[in-house]
Amino acid sequence: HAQGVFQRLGLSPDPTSSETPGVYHGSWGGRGALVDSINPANGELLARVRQASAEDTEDTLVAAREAYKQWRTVPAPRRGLVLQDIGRALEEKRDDLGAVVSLEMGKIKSEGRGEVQEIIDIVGYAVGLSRSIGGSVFPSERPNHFITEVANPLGVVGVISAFNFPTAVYGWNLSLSLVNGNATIWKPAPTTSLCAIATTKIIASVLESHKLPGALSALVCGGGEVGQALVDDKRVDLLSFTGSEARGKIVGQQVQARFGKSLLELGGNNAAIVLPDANMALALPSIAFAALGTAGQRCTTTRRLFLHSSIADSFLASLVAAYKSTASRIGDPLAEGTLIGPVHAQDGVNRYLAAIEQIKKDGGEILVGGKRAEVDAALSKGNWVEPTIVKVANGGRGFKMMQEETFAPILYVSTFETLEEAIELNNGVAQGLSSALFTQDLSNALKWIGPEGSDTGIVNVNGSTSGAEIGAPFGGNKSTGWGRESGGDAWKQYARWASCTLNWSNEVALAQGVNFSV
Ligand code: UN1
Repeated sequence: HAQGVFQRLGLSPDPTSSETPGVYHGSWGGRGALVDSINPANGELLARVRQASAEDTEDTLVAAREAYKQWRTVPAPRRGLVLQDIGRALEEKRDDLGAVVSLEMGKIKSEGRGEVQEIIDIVGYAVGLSRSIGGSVFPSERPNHFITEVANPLGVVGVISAFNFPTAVYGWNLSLSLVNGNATIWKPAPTTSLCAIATTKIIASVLESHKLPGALSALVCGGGEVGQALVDDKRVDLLSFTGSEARGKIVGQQVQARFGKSLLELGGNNAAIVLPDANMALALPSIAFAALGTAGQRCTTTRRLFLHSSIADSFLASLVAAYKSTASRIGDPLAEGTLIGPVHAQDGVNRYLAAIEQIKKDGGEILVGGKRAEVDAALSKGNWVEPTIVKVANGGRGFKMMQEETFAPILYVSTFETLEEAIELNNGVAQGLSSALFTQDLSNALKWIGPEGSDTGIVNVNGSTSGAEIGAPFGGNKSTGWGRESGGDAWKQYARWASCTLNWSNEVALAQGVNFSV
């Protein structure tokens, strides 16, 4: 299966006999280290990727700036036509690219395909923008003056993305970058290089067919050194970073130190709250998806669940039963019926196991899960863990593990008495990405989305914390980094804005009534 997919995407079908170039800026190459791409479900080698050397990164920066100079003069609606072709090309390859996401990242088939769909959707959004981006016109206080905001292309956008969404988050950035007239340089997570190469090949084929420089969608596969080069380089005008809070805090400061622009998409520690008046038949599957989906490795994963004390026991019993019923549906991400794939890396298993140890020490009660998962012999070299529910007392106040994001399927559950208390618990962590309230009462819902409500960047009522649509801005507050990507006004960050005042009279007129005749 994998071989057919690889062939159709122009990837090498035999990892043992050939290496895969991981650098693209119009042509493919790479002179850095060779890194293995491993299938997290069974430990098999998928590819050996030649990463970027320091010279490759330099060459790419030069090529991307050149490409930007050409692209910035292309009218936005024409950029839209190129994006439209990119959307079509992705649509043609959606299932194959989705399968590569499953093979290399480990997410299940529909989620792999869904991730590619996210790119197709945001590309469509950018096509629409290509006929509407621009600024406002403002009334001038002076006669015969005209004031408008102009959105010019910004330059080169660097994208450093994480393993958990190995193509979609890049897609969000690429689409908005391209429609604004910029070039983009992508540094993916080293363990999902193949997803990045396959995606770039699709986009590059469209750029090349339009006789445009491939460096508009440049790729530098590599590790920390390659990322650091983009962070430090003044030729990267906007650096869009997805990753941990610890890393993002440093990245943000380093980009700021050279007065660059950064867009940070850092940790989430998302809560769902169930009130007694909730539609439980809706709440249960919504929460199960958000907690279990992608094996707990979305930024938007539900990690904390607060149940009203009057419904806590019955809800929890149903949730534990749902978790137990998924035990038989852990396995090969590409097999029909699988709901839970592996965690992405061995490292993730270790972090999960370390978290479980700490939870036990701190007095958390494990209701289900808590160890490595049993799977078929064919998958024994994969990274398998059991989805876990931990019951904690006192709303989890003072329970240290609940304050941080462990990128694994671990859900903490506690109870509350009033909506105000639940909101306080929801807001009582450093992170502020996504949250969800389950209620049928309008005043509860409005309080939740209002000034005294949830402080996260994404706020849901009767829906999952994860699985946001592309049309709205995506991002989080507080230590999540305040960045906004994808829909809404996020595109404005990819432009170089100027407020332009044009005097079309023959008079000197100073603002604020200042008189200065010489
Ligand atoms: C991420 O986990 O980094 O809302 C992105 C969601 C997806 C994107 C998640 N649309 O879960």
